[in-house]
Amino acid sequence: MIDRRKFIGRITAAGALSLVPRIVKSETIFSSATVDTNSLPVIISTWNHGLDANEEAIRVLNDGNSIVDAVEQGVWIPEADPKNMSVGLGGFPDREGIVTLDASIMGPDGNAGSVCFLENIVHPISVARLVMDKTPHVMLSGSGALQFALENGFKKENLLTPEAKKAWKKALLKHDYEPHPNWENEPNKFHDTIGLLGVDKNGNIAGACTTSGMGFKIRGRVGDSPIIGAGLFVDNEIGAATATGMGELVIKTVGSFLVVELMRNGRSPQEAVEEAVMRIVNKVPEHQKYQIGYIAVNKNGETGAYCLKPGFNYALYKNGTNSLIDSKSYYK
Ligand code: SD4
Repeated sequence: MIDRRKFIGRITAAGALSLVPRIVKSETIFSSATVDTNSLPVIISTWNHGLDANEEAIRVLNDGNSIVDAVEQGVWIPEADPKNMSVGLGGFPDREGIVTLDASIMGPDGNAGSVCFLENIVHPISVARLVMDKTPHVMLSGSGALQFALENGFKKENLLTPEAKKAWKKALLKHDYEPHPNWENEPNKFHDTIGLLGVDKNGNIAGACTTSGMGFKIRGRVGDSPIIGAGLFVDNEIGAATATGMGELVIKTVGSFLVVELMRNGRSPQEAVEEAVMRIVNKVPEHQKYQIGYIAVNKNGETGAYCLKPGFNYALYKNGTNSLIDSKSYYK
């Protein structure tokens, strides 16, 4: 059952008396008048490539655009960066040497769009946005997603850079298939999926998540990032969450949805992400081999971050400052 008093206490750091909660089908819904906007806007995103993405998201927001525009265009930065080997252009290919991309986006109106197993498009997040805005569907995959993108003016491009091709050839020599827990600890400082969540000055929330997925994955493999509720979830009444790491663990526990539901039930963003990591620890026996990182934000701009193993960091833009922060981890 919802601990309403605890939740109200959290959501109104500034003034509980102004709250007018109303109960709808056992959910507590708040009007935007109840949001404490003092520290808004807030942008939070995964890994150090999040710093530039946050800057761009804030720039887009300050230019008077929507929070959906901000999260979409924020993640364009790592998507278009050929040196970033885990997102968009320059991402690691699958086992066959083909780069395949997954992305999802959600807005304050509860609408969602995603693409998975998409080839040859530099900005999969914008194809996901188009699925959200222009179709009655949520997810398009593979050749259908590519066809939809091309029909809507996207250009077909080669995403496999010489560096990613070289890394793929080297990986093939090893003949193993062990996803690495933490690309950040690799000698070449590879990045990872970008998940970016934003809350605008009025408390409206959106999120975007985009990735080339696990490097050298089995052809056809789709991770958590394009799956609404797994790699990304937004509920404008409550908050948002996104995930990075071994997507299979996130899918098995419906991680981002879980984080948002825990916040709905009164947990702070930090408590919620810690509980979602604990769910993986308790339910997924093979979790020790992998890394998982969650970030979350609530409607007031309070944030949380937690991961399985040391090494995960995230970028936080709050009160005018953009900083890279090491996440706390379950294993030390
Ligand atoms: C996936 N979660 O495809 C993504 C990739 C990632 O660390 O974040 N890897 O499973």
